[in-house]
Amino acid sequence: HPASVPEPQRAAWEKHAVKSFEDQDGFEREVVRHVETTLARSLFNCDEKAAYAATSLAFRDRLITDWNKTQQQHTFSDTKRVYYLSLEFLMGRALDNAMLNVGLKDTAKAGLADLGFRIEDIITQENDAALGNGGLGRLAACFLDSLASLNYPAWGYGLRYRYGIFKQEIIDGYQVEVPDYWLDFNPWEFPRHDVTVDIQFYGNVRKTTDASGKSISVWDGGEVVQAVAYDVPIPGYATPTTNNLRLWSSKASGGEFDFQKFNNGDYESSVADQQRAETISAVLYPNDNLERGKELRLKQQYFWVAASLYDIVRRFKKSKRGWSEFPEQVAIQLNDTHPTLAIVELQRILIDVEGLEWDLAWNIVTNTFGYTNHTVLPEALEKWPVGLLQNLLPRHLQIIFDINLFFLQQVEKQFPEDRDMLRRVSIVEESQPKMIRMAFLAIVGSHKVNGVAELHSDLIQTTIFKDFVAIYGPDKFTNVTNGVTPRRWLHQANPRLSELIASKCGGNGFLTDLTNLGKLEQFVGDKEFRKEWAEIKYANKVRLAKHIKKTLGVTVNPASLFDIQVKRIHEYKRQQMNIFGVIHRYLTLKKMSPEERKKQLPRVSIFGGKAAPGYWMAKQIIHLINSVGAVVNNDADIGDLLKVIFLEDYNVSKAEIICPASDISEHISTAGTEASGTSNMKFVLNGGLIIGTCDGANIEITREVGESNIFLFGNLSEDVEDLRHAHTYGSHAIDSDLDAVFREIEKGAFGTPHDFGALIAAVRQHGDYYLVSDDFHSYIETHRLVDEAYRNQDEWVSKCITAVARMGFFSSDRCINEYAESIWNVEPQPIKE
Ligand code: 8GP
Repeated sequence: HPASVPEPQRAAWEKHAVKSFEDQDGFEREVVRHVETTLARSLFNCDEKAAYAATSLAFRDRLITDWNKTQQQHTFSDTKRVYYLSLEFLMGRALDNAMLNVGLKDTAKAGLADLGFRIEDIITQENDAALGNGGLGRLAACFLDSLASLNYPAWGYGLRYRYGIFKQEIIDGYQVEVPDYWLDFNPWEFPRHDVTVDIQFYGNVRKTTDASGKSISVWDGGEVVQAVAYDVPIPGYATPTTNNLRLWSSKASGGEFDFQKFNNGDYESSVADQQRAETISAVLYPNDNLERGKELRLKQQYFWVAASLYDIVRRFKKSKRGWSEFPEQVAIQLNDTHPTLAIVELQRILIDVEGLEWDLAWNIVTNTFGYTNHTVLPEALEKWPVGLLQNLLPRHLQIIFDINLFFLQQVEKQFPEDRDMLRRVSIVEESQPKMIRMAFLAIVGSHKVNGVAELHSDLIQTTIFKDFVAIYGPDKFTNVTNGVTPRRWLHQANPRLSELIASKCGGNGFLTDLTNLGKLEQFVGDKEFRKEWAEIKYANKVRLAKHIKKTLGVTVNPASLFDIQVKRIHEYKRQQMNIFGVIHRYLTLKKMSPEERKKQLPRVSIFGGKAAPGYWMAKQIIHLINSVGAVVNNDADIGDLLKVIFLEDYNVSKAEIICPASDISEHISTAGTEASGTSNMKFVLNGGLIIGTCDGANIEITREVGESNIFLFGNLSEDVEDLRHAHTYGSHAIDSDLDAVFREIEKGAFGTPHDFGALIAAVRQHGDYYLVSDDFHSYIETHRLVDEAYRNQDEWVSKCITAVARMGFFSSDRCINEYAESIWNVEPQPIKE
């Protein structure tokens, strides 16, 4: 029986086609149906969890109708598709987003109320889909939202981790990691047990000849693991386009477990094989901006890349086009170097399986791929030992050697005088052991390489990839400044502000064209508008204050200045400098007379973020923040003047409460280290100002909002190298205020001094690599300016409004349009109703 239904029977299908609910009545009917049939419950045992499940299933049904339509139309029109390969998709919650994107949140709210539930209680039942670490994973999620909202035919490909990023608990001031078992109930995925790919590892390569006598390589033997597809519908905003995120899950190939072994009495090993297979997609590696070269990680990468490429090639082959047309039908974007093996895998498929000549195949490969770099930090650049690859993927290693050989031959011709060039750019690093440099492989195998903010794109072209610019010319390298989706990060997170903006900007158009925010600027002078604006900010601070009270038991005054730094804990992001600054503030307050103190502006310093479990220094920083909080928050002299808060388990859904509540947020990385940053954009978009260094996208934010609407401080990236050099070879005098802070810590003011010795030694004895001392004075001074500016509330609010009005550039829609035009060469394909 053919898979598609013959013409004469199609009328019956059309007659019974599923109709999506459109109104409250229809919604309620669907919810009740799901409670009573899918969940087998009733009105007598429907708790909030069940109501969440039924509501989600009702919306999922709606999405899938549009998903089917979208996929059918994209298939029929045989259009070029974009494939976004990312090892991380930090999606957060799906229900609220789905309701807003299909435009039925109010309907659902009324419907749920009618059925006896408050929509807020239902939305918060959902576990975050936390399949990512931080910026890189969240960027991928914003991109999916924009791709669908702009009607681009696009798929995301990732791994379906059984455990996402760990949950963080703070116990006695220390981070404790708890597994994130998020899949206990996930209504947003469709298991596709019929979409599977067998993935091979290990084994041997032998040379043989094919039927025509041509010499070919055959890779056989080894272990086989099955990839099973799980599809997650991605709805666009105010459009029927619903794209697909396909996540692969690993399973023992050929059944549940080895029955042969089982029957022979070898129970343990029969189950062990199964478990080993499932381990591949079991857990997300919790490192941000750090690579550790573990075999299981490499297995994850190949498993995911091979399954995705098999799928992409299978889809392409259905079109019956010639291979040379592959790059006209397929654009694959590599989100960092994690999927770089896709370059090798496609070359392998084309030459070993499809029998193409090397050069023809390589031309197809390089025209298909684009590579996005997210970091210049050396410890984050991926390298794999040759021996590991030889064992796990012997054929791929041969192909990598060949890619490198042909590449170096070309370089040698181009630069016959520069012998050292070959050593510098070789994909194979001649170290002990030899290593494969994945970023170099990604550059050689792609037609475009981009950084994620202007400074970062300049830096990669002048430092780590400089030789490649000389080899390929500057056109291969480009910049696409990051963006964030205004749907989640304004409309969903800050509904009142979104509504106020809509009332001034002629409706919700700013949500699809963020430059419409520009219209706000003409209302800066409007007193009534400023008042409403300030009220909304205050209400958002009250919401966060309640969260703080509920989770930490600490009372904070919402009238204080809320100063927030939330992001992964990393020395380069300099949370240590922030907490040193907080101690400095505390010491200054302590020295004041009670009268003087009364004149000071109350402040709440809020931190949040996870430390990689193996990153000891980052964990020390968390401990110091909590130790300072324990002292300051209980000091009767200080009262409301200073509170120090560490929010537990920072994640996407918490960010939606935190971002709208800042007065000022901190983006204070050592210049030249933060590729872009994206929370800087979210905070400004929500009407908070930022204090930051001249780093990443802060620079472009400054250009857009104007220098008077941002607080910049610190050394510039061009001075960093000289300063570091001076620390190492010259004398390194510590800033006197910082020294006073250190001495206070060493006196034991915040607990056992020994606990914080390493944080101090990093600055005093170990060269202060992140320039904490060099920047400390201007950091403190700039915070003083922040206080001063905040005292004039009228002017402060005007700055905030002006800044928001000028944030139009930072939408991920703009960003995706740039990728589409300058890298992917794809056009939007609106879905016909
Ligand atoms: C981040 C960058 O650090 C950040 O500046 C940038 O905004 C973001 O990517 C998006 O471009 N990098 C990572 O999150 C990262 O390297 N994560 C590692 C887990 C891979």
